[in-house]
Amino acid sequence: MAASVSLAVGSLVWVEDPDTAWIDGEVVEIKGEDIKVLCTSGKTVAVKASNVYHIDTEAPPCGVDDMTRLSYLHEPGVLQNLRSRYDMNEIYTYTGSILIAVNPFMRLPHLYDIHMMAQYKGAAFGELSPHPFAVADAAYRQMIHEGISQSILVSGESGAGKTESTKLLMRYLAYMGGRAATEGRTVEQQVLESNPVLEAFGNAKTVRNNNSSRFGKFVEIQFDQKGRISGAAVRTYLLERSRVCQVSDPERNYHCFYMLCAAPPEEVQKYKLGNPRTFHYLNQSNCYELDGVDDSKEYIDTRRAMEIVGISNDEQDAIFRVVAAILHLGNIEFAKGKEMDSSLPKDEKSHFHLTTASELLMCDVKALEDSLCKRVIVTRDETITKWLDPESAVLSRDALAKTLYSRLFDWIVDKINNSIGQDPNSKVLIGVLDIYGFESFKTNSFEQFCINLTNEKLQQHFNQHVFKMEQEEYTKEEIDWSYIEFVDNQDILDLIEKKPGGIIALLDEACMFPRSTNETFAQKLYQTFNNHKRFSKPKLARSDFTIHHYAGDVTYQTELFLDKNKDYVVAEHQGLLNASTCAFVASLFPPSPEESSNKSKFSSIGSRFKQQLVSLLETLSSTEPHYIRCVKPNNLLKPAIFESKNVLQQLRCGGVMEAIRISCAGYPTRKPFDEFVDRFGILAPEVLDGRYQTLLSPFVFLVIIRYCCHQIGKTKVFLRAGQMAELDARRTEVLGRSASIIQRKVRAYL
Ligand code: AD9
Ligand code: MG
Repeated sequence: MAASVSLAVGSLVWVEDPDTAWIDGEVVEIKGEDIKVLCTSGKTVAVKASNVYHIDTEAPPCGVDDMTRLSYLHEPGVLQNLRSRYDMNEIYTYTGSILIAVNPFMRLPHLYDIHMMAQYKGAAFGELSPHPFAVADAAYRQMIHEGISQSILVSGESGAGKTESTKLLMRYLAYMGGRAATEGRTVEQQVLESNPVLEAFGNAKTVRNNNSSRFGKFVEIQFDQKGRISGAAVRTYLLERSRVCQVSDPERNYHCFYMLCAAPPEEVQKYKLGNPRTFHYLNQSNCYELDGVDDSKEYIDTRRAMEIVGISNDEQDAIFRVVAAILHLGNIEFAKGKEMDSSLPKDEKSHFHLTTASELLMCDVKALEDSLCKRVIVTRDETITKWLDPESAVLSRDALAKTLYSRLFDWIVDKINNSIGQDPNSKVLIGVLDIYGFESFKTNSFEQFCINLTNEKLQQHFNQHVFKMEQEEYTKEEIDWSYIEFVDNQDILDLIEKKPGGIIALLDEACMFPRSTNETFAQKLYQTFNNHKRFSKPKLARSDFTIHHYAGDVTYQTELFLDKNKDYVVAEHQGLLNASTCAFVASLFPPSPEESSNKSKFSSIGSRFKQQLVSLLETLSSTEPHYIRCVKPNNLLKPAIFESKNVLQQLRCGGVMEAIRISCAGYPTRKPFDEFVDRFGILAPEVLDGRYQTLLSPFVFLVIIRYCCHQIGKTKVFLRAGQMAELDARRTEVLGRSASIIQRKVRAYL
């Protein structure tokens, strides 16, 4: 791919730059492999010829809407193309059939209105500007014409625009598959309104995104034989539970808490709420309001959306009662009790919140207090009651709040599914996946581990698909594709999920041994994967481990792995809430079937998640995938700022560079005959007599035979990496020669 073969003094090239990823410059000196480049920054740098890339001087200044049309398909070219388009508010670009969406961080309403939808309806893919509607339309039509289910996989880092893109896709599908306006709620309306409901309970402000989804989501939209939406199912993954009790500044807890505090006064009174600043679960952070968001209006809107998705008024009341109860729970503080290491509610205020929580949950106040401050241990011979010290009581309280909230969230998802309903006769569906992208932070815990596992799985799926598409393109053009290959990431997947012996299996084992600690778990990992090339132990680490992911290295801190992997509800909490006189609350805690059997009580979040992924991948495999890669152009969440280095990293993590690499392994440059001839006609003037536009032109043939190894397809010329540069160099040479001939002639004439 490097340009060394065809460099000359004066060549314009890209050079790697520590600040901006790539910078453009002009070659000023060549000494074998060593060259000097004068960059546009004014600096002259010495580099190896193999490390610079040609700048395509012929590229249109406003960029091309499909990367595969770039004459030079290399990293700096891809980046430059995205940047020049972004500067003109062209936020969407294709790479073949993959849509890259760069977050504009400003409203572009004209891009998404009903007229736009009408334009994309039925337009051939690639005919109009790149757009999520085009992807949705392609999926819809393929489903109708071929009777095959489709999926659209939207990925990208937090704040990149996945959820917004997903909503656009769903809106377009509802537009295509909607019914003529009828009375009452339509299925597509319910599908669309499920979004604000899930966002109210599953989204929160984080440092990366003011409306960050704290769960993964796969929405299956089912269609009947006429192509109309006939049912839907929402599957969610791994809601972040810790946020309920722990919020770091300047983030927020889930939106619903603030909405409820801003509800009409009679409701605020009913739930004994008030200023969010008075609640411990909210005031750990100093952020209460969001720019441009009115929580009281959101409350009304959410209730309306809940109504549309089929949550009755009584159910809505019960849901918000639980939300309020959680806030009150969080305000119960504990002091030392009379007995050794015991605890009790600290003061009047704590008593008030305890009582209120019990009223809202409709359970016995004494039983609630006991479930927070005591544990009952049942052995074969006797039942022992053990006090918890104030610290443990706080943990117990938080565990109860988290369990309540996650059960509430699952209930809402189930309710939406039941009320929209599945169509048993539907044969085809379009699935839309909105799931967290690859994460690598300063500290990475169990959540990042699960998220990155998801991304490894999706990456494998993506690679296989891109590889297959490449092959199909070659087959269609009837050229030989035997020499493309790609690196699979199966080895990382084995490392994590192999049974037995993978990291998840070892984690489950550790969770079942009462004496395990995170250090014994880490030791076990070090021993087992001593020689694994995707695993390493950081120097000096006692319990951290590093996985060499496809998107980069991530070091995980094992401290909370064991705790977070255990999915159990404290028996006292289960008993308490199951006995609630509120049918809704009791239904969140049905007696677990395991209690009656002798089966081990341990249930692992990691294993369950792995299972969920297996089933997701199974669904995806039975569909024709489409990909949208969202990119966040800057971390300030502001319009018009494009940080190249940052973007490049995302393109790498999202597999866009990998997709490009896969095509580079074959024939990255492909030019339709006419474009090819326009550009290189000058190299073979003898055959350039205007009759070349026939299918396999003698001209193309000649140029190729003369200059390089290649493949000629039915409509395109396929060139290996670097060959375009060679042809361009010859062209520059010929152009230079003819220019000097003309100059000589002109001079002679004068
Ligand atoms: V997260 O992993 O859930 O934290 P997402 O889902 O990738 O993240 P989201 O879709 O929520 O990001 O987008 C973040 C913000 O970017 C939105 O709240 C909008 O303010 C902004 N955004 C994203 N896409 C668009 C768009 N097409 N037009 C205008 C957009 N604004
Ligand atoms: Mg999101």
